[in-house]
Amino acid sequence: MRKTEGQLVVRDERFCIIAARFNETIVERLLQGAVDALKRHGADDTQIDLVRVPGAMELPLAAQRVARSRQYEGIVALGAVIRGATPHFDYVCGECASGLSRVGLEADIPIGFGVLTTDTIEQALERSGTKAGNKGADAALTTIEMASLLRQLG
Ligand code: INI
Repeated sequence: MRKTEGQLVVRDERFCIIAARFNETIVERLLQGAVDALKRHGADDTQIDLVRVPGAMELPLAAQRVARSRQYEGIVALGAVIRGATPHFDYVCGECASGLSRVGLEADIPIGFGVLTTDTIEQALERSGTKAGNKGADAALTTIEMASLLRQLG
């Protein structure tokens, strides 16, 4: 049986992080986690670019342009949508998730989904570097692994 699996090692790949400004305190923590994960696995500053968008709703369009540039092996999308703070929570979450998924498939590029969708700010804090880990770091790791896998699959 031949097994093909991505490695958690960055060589000369370049990554673009796209981060929403909405719920900035939370997203900054996701951003720190994502950058830290990329660097711990071999990336240096020159291999990481950062693009800012207003909110999670804007992540897919920005990701589409970034993907079309063909400059990156992977994209890490970061945002935080908190139910208590928005009457249109379900729309923002749904559009963001399905838009990012569509862009990834159409442009054939891994997009790590580091968008928190929580009921409360406490849950968002837990998932951005306290007791439930850091979903920005998790999304970066997934992106590294998928970039490595796609490279092998050709
Ligand atoms: N954007 C977020 O990233 N998180 C939120 O919790 C949020 N809320 O609460 O509404 C949010 N809204 C803004 C949205 O992403 C767009 O920027 C806005 O609708 C303009 O298109």
